[in-house]
Amino acid sequence: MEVAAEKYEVYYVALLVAVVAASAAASFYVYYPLSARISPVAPPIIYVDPGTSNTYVTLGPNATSAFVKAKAQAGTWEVEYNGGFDDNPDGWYFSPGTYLTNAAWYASVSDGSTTRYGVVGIYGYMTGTSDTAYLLQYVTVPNASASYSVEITLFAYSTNGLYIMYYTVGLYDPSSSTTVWQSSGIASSTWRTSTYSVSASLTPGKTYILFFAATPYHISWFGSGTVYYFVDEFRLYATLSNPYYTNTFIDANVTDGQTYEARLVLLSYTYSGTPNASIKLVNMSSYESDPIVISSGSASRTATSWIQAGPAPTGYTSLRFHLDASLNTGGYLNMTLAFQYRLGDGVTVTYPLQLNVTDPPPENVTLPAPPGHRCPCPCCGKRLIGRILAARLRMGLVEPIRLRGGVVHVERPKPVRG
Ligand SMILES: [Ca+2]
Repeated sequence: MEVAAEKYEVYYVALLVAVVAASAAASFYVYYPLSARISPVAPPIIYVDPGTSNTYVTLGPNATSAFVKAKAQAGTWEVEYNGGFDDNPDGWYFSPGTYLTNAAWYASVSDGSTTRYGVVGIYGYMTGTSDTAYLLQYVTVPNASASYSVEITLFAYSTNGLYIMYYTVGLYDPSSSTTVWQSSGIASSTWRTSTYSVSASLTPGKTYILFFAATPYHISWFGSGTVYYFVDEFRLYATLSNPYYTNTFIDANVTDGQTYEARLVLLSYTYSGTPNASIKLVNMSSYESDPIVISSGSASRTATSWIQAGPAPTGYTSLRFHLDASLNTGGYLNMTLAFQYRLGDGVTVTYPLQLNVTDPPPENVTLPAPPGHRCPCPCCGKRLIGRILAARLRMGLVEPIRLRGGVVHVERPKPVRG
């Protein structure tokens, strides 16, 4: 009997285990597809490594925490974001003209002999004498003494050889609606890189608009044709004598299609020397939050203002986190931050963010090329450029660049003799 009882007991336990296992499997099987339908697998906002230079990003599980090391160094910095259009046109905007109404990003473009990668094209069918269309980005210059230069690589052509392919690069101050500096040239029909020294003195820490203006001009009163400008890179360089960092150190993308409010809070920080830092959020529409500010080691503002973060079109980022920091030689500034977001009056979600800025031992930095030529020709109407840009900005005529992603091989047009 004892043996039988033992057997019964064993069987009973085995059966119980089997029932529990079956119900667990059943509930798991039922639960998973329901869960997948009700809520997205990814968190509604995730951190993204922007891949910027001098920036080393480590993302935590689900990309909801991040540790960022930023290297401050004396020397030359790129001030703009994504100046090579390497993988997309993120950060850049287009303001169309009357005829130049198209802007698209291409994976590669050949001028007939040389292929370049990550290119923005501006084009349109011209029936008038001239036109102006802009490629632009809001840029905040370093909050320190610096000298500046602009570098652009482009080519342009028209299917009617009577158009001269003028262009202008410049810096526009939206707070005073004035062009603070600009220089013009005639685009080559093959890829060419030009570098310009910015002769104006820029106000440290101020936000300007870096613009490229495509300004084709017809040398007679008749004729029409399609004009194309292809820009491979467009960069603003700052050269500084003290350790400095200015860049987007992390991105955040909205994954569920909703529009949130977001901000960044400084929880604590440690430092050496007398560091200065400014951290702000920039959204897809180029709106900027008020910054977190540390001056000479003292935090005078410990949170950014709330800013909208919504879904971004393909190739754009919902939210960029921008840092400007200056250190003493060999110094550091380590910041513990909280990234917060909310939907209306809903619950505020917080993601941790650690940001360490250091001046590592010296190494070689790349200096920009010497200043390039200036266009001697006044007939591109360059004094009008700033006024036209001001009007376009007032009217909101600024739009994201469309993604094409294809490969463009330009057929060289036959010269037209007038
Ligand atoms: Ca490029």
